Amino acid sequence: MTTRRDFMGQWAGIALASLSSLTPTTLLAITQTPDVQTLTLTARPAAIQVGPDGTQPTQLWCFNGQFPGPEIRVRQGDRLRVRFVNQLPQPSSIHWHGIRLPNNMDGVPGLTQDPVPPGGEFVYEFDCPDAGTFWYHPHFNSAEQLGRGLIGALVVEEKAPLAVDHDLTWVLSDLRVDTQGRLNESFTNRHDQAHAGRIGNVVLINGSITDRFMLPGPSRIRLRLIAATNARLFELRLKDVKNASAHLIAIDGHPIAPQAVSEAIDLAPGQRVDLLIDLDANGSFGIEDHAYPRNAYKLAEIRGVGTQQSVSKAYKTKITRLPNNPVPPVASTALQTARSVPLVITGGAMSRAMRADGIWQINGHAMTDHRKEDLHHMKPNFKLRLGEVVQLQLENQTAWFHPMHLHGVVFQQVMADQTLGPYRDTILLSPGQKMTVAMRADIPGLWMIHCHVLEHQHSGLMGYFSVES
Ligand SMILES: [Cu+2]
Repeated sequence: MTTRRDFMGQWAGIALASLSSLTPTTLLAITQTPDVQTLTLTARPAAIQVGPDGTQPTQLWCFNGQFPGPEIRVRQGDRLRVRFVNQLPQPSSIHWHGIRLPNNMDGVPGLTQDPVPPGGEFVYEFDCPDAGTFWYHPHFNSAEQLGRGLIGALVVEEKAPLAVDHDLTWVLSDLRVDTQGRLNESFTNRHDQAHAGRIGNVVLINGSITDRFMLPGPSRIRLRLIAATNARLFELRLKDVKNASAHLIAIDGHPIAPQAVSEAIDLAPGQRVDLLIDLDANGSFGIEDHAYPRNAYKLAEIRGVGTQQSVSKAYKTKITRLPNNPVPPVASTALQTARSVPLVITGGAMSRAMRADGIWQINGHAMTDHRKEDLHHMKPNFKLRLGEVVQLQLENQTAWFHPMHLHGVVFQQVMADQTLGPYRDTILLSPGQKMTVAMRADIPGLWMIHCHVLEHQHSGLMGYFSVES
């Protein structure tokens, strides 16, 4: 098994940290009223020491000079007010991935707002109805802006927080850099667009190459994983588990019935999972990534140390399901009578559907570069009435993976027996895969539907749907 240090070639280094020291800086909101959290996010270039000592700082674009950006934490039901300041050399915006919010706060230039110009500002203000693990990033020239480092975690805590000793977030990202730490700037090159996207050569946990973690045990840990890569997929397997256990408790922010982790955890760009881990004082386990079998590597090794008592007293206590979020359910009667909408994905390398005006298409239409144009003149892929339930027939006719993300809604896979899978906002379609998902249109507006491989999005794999009241 290759370790992440081997994998990163000359970027070897002793990289050992206590698990908690590597959590992203939490942005402490200035509370103006009891339930409104107010903060400022400034996007600007910054030099960040990503590689080990002796390498150059990497020139990135960051929120508040941090990579990843500061973790925003609010309580479920809180109102979040973010003053966004754009100090980048190009227009930008912020999209709040997975948050169900009013359409004009969704952060999609050309569709829900004007781009925020260099030197400009925009105030986002919305309630956070659902608890869970979410994230934020620009939605303008996304392949370059996220590829340069504009990513951050948004955690909405339950009204009654889960008893744990450590509530940790790992923002998983990758960068394409040379051995000196210089960023490869060939964003949206045609090869990346037509193939698997921009996959970096250095995988980072919270912007760090650290891969060994120690934690006082025994303890119960909530570990929130966010796949914030442009294109890299993860297939995470626990290895050499000793005096430790892990349960999956939430997917894309939304609770599921807790299940012991026995198989690989698939994470595609945009997706999140929450794990609940019990780690004894002498416990340990590794996390390997097998998404690309010939390049499997060890993402992290976690080890308990010490003989301290579990402070929360939660260690090895019964794991109960988190309370459901207030998502209006899809009634089975509504599901049976729901309209079917086909969404057929074509294009990419090795396809006859690759065209000059766009490498990828949804239903034969490529919505390409939206940097300059207004999207309103383009027709929505489908229109829904407020409250309408719809079945989307997703079909991937390409030879490539596509994690499809819908804004403004959560959806559920319709299984063969007509039961519904867990709520998701991003779902991975394998090459050739067909899948039906059901959703209820609950917020009026124009909502993006796109591949979260950002190079695919950039070259045609996006569209939108409208919800009319
Ligand atoms: Cu894609």
